[in-house]
Amino acid sequence: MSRHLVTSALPYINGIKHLGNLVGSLLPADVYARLLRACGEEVLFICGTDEHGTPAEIAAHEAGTDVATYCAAMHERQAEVYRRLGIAFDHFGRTSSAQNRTLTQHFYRALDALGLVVEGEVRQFYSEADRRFLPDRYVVGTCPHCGYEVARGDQCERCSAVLDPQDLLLPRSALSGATDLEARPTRHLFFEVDKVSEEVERWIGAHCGQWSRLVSSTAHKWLREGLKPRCITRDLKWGVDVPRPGFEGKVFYVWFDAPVGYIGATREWSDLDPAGRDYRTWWFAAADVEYVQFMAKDNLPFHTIFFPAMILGAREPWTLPARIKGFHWLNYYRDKFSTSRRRGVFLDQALDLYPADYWRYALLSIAPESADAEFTWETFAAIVNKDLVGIIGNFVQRVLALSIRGFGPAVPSGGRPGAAEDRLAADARQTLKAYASEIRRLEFRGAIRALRQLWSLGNLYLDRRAPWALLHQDRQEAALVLRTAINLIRVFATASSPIIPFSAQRVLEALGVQGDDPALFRGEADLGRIGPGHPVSVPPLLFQRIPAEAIGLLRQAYGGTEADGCPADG
Ligand code: B3M
Ligand code: ZN
Repeated sequence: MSRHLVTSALPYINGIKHLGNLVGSLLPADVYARLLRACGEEVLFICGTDEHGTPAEIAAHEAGTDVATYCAAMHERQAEVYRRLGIAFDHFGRTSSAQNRTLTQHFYRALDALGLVVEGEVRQFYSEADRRFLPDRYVVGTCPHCGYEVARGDQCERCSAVLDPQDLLLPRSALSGATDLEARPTRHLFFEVDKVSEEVERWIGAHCGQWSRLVSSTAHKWLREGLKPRCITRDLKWGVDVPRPGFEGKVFYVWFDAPVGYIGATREWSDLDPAGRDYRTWWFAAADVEYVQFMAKDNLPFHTIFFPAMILGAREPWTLPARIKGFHWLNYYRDKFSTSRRRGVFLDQALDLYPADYWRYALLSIAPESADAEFTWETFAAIVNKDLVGIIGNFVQRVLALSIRGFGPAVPSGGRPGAAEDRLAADARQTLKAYASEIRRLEFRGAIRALRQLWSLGNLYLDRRAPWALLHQDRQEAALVLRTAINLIRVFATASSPIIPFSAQRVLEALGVQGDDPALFRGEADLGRIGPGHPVSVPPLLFQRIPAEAIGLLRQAYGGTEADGCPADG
């Protein structure tokens, strides 16, 4: 049996993330890790904040603090939000850790020792006013192709032309607006990715059969275009310093140290308990580890090409991912989430509005797995009201209230399971298997469909057996049906725990049972496990209906009204 290493793309440090970031990596990774743990398998789920690079420096500057202080505080804030969302990392680390610095420098040295790093000179704009070299995207000016006046130095956002800052007419600093820019020569290091293209191609060929079309096509597109040397250093202060004479005052490019951050964060984890843990058992010559990565589509080139090239180039047995799960975008009313235009919902706001489980369930139901998807308040409310309130919430409340009313606060005794119960158990077994297999296959919409189907078996059974009528006609049968239904609630709660962990826990507490039952995910739905006499209670209301009136208010507050160019029907 293999051990499972799971990582989610490392959220960038410059602010609280929005719903799209959650559904595009953190949440599915968490569900996958939780399912494997529930199955009794050994799992290590690692994530962390990605802290280097210019955007962090700028965010710190805007917040009026130095960058290290800013990152430390923002790391805590992000960690807190993920904790509230129930993202159960084994460790949530930081790319600015000492561990990551050591490992990043190790990769550089290994690549350099094998002749894969070369020096080169580039011309880069220096801003006297800002007293710094400006990264491409912090130079703005007029696009030479379409005349757009605020084109960025890396790309024109109007005509999509790929640019060099030197191409811009009237270039100026995006930071200060200063126009006294001077293209100065500066020395940098290049990782000759092209020299490992054969290895990278072979590795992709051996694994892409397990990847989705999106992931595999992204990798192949890059291979087709030909791998080129990539600049891996920057003229910045904030980052991992470059251990090479002549490169004092420079740091590694953020995408050079960010993926190493997965290993760095694992090492932080093992340094917390050196006697009991060793990051190398997961990362180095770890043949029994199955590593699965989760991320949004813009991160795919770095994970299918660039990071594997670092590992393959270093010629050391670091763990490479077996499977990579990529997500498309989640849009907000047909358009991007946007901080500047105040469109969409940030995770702290989301949690102030509704409990974590509402978000977890609703977002996975619309996960952008095969194409971009759209978040609207209308869809969100419909999913919560129909599935959470209408199916599972209703079933739990109805069964427990009825049973306690008819038989008191303990599982009723009497009656013998018959054909209806056998059929229920068979259906549950099949649906549970399908559900677990969807999560293992990383098909999250399919998993939600299977879970909903499982829950629906409860109402179907109740409708067929009508225990409310049996209470007056045949108390033995009524007891059997309610006892079976209470057992079904346990099965539902245990099965649901990877998706809606908080609600599942409340239900299990009301039943006075533990959630661990690895066999359940293999389809062994024991409908007699909670025996007669076991005390039970009705849990506090699990899910609350979102009324239609709320939707208009939410659209007003978070964007998505006609004034924002959205049709009234959403
Ligand atoms: N920080 C994702 C982003 O900010 C990036 C992922 C790094 S994964 C090693 O877009
Ligand atoms: Zn243009």
